[in-house]
Amino acid sequence: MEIPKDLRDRINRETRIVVITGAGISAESGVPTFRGKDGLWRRFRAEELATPYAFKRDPKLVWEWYDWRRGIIARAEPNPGHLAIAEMEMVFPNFHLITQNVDGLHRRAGNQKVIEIHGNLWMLRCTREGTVRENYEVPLKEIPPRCQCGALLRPHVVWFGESLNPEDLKRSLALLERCEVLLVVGTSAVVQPVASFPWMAKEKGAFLIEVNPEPTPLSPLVDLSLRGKAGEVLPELLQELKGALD
Ligand code: BV8
Repeated sequence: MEIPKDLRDRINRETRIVVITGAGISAESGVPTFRGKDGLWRRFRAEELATPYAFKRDPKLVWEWYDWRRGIIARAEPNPGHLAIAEMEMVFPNFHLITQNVDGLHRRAGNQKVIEIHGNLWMLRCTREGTVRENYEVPLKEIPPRCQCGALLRPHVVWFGESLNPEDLKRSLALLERCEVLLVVGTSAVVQPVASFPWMAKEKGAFLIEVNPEPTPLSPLVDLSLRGKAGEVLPELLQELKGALD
């Protein structure tokens, strides 16, 4: 892979790099994406289950879906794409990661400067007290799980129709305002408000790179489109970026 000169010229130790990832970065770890052919569970689509309405109507069904996903993710390992992004954080001091994924695989790969903007399915929140705690039971002992106070626990994630954590949103927007290189990996770029983030960065002059085996609504906007799998493309891209430092 050869990166274009106008990208190479932007790369130095201080370059402010932001990475945005979606479900595609975890595909090679065996975690199903949302809109791909493997996006169905029983006969449901994610958009039908990842909502407060579905949870209110049938908390047991929604928790069976999450228990199934937790089981797959518990057996999954970070793939070379996750590892390349973790190394990027070591190489570039002004690196930040915003992930839409709730699987926790970026932290397991070693990233620390991560905004899990849609939450994390290993965290459970009491629907009465709002307290959040970690829970790594696979499978869950009780479905749906309950708090000691007796109320239902829910996954500490952002469902469709729910607002994002204002603090996460504020931090993300501040990063997009100032980033010089934005790398968007493995997202179909349809879920708002994250799908609008690349447009904001572009307006502020960021160099946009997309890594995705398929074209997306973002593809016409980006400066460099790397058509391939994250686990194959990202290690090569990282080598090129490190080469530009020499
Ligand atoms: C909000 C957590 C304000 C849960 C997720 C009507 C009513 C209410 C809201 C709306 C509405 N219409 C629109 C909205 C807004 C809605 C939205 O955007 N809907 C979409 C469907 C149009 N957004 C929201 O509701 C957001 N909140 O707007 O608040 C508000 C408040 C009240 C009312 C209105 C507005 C909250 C959105 C967050 C939803 N939660 N996850 C959970 O996961 O359990 S979203 C879910 O989708 C995941 O987080 C996932 O990451 C995310 C995005 O999907 P992708 O990551 O892009 O995954 P996808 O499968 O789509 O694509 C995978 C890509 O990878 C593909 O492009 C594929 O080609 C690529 N790929 C495959 N293999 C590889 C690869 N790439 C690289 N390498 C590979 N090997």
